[in-house]
Order: sequence, then C-alpha cells, then structure tokens
Amino acid sequence: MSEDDATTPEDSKLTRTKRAWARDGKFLTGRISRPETERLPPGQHLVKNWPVLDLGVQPQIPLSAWRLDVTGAVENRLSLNWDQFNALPTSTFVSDMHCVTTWSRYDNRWQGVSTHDLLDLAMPTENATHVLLTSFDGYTTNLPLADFAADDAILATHWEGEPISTEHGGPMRLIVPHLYLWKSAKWLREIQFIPADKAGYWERNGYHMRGDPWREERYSDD
Ligand SMILES: Nc1nc2c(c(=O)[nH]1)N[C@H]1C(S)=C(S)[C@@H](COP(=O)(O)O)O[C@H]1N2
Ligand SMILES: [Mo]
Repeated sequence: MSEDDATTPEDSKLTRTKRAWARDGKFLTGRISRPETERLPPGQHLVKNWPVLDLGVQPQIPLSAWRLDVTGAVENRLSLNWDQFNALPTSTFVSDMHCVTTWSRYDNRWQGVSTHDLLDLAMPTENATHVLLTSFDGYTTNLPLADFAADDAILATHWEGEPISTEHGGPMRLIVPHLYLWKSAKWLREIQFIPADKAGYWERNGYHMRGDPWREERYSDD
C-alpha cells in the first residue's frame, strides 16, 4: 500500500472509509429509477475526466506473461495467451460507466471480445449461476451470470481507439456497463463459473452482491 501503513488492502484507508460508507448508507437517495427513463442513476453526478480507482497496486503485465483462464462450471475450460485472446472475434460498444463513489462518465467506446463470444466458446454448464472474477492485483468481484452475459458486456482491450492504459486496467479489463463499476474487474486474470454466489473483495466489505445503479444497490442489505 502506498498512502498509509496498511499491511493488507482490508486495513487500508480506502477500504476503511468505504466500509464506513456502507455502514452509514452514504449517498443513498432512496430513489429507484430506470435506464430507459433516466440516463443518470440516482445519486450520481457526471464527470468529463476519468478517475482512477483501485486498491493501489497497478500490475504491469508483460504481454508475454499475460493469460486469461476460464474455469469452473463450463464445458470447455480455457487458458488463453495474449495472441490466442486477440484471435477471438472483436466487438465495439459505446456505453456509460457509473462508480459507486458517485461519478458517472458517458459515451465510452470500448473494443474487445464480447462476453457473448467468450460464453459461446466456454459454454457454461446448466448449474453455473454466477461468475467470480480474479485479477492480477489479487482483486476479486462476483456477479450473476446473466449480468456478465449482458449484450454490451465486453472484455475490453481498447478505449477510444487506444489500448487501455495500465492504470485503467490494461491490457484487458471487463466492462459491464449496467452495474456499478467495481464489478468491472481491471487486469482480469480468471473467470470462474460457479453454481452459487460468492462474495468478492468489496462484496465482503459491505457492498452489494449485484450492484444495479438504478436501484441504488450500493451496499449489502445486512
Ligand atoms: N483488478 C481490479 N479491478 C478493479 C478495481 C481494483 O482495485 N482492482 N477497482 C474497481 C473499482 S472500485 C472501480 S470504481 C473501477 C475503477 O476503474 P477505473 O480506475 O478505470 O476508473 O475498477 C474496478 N475494478
Ligand atoms: Mo469503485
């Protein structure tokens, strides 16, 4: 950790602060809306810049050492190197992002491999209901398979036509536009398909298992 004496991410100032927000229900407006009627989710404000948020370790991953493993409840387990990943069909989507710390940023153009195309390859088995994501910095996050499989969810390598920078999760990060951005794992290393939900890093620290911004699913209910 860089900014304080914490020895584990759990002890860091960032995590302690965000645990307190979850405990106190900070930023909650109590409003529910829908993306069809309101582009900006409740309690969010627009930014033009693109803030960087992570646990403080930004791994530099040489492309020769990069791998993506697809494990768990799938017909075809995969372990792709960078060339194999880049040989997959590519898609381009434009979407908004919404961070639980209340900033939103519109119209981001992502290029990469759609989760649809990855799912066609891996073929989750019938009992797979959720995915647990693990990144090169040790970060984890979980989401329902149906959300991971959203039409505009993408394993992104490019943002606005340029390779995604290291600080924003390059060489490859997930983008699931319709959930809070903490579900969009940077520096993605492994996608595990699982038969029951399992909390990732922020989910163990007071944050919601699903994280729908229009329902303000910021924090866990208990
Ligand atoms: N690997 C990894 N992915 C991560 C994080 C992290 O710490 N490590 N932080 C999450 C959080 S809380 C947010 S808000 C977004 C921030 O993405 P950005 O830095 O590109 O804005 O990344 C998410 N993905
Ligand atoms: Mo976040």
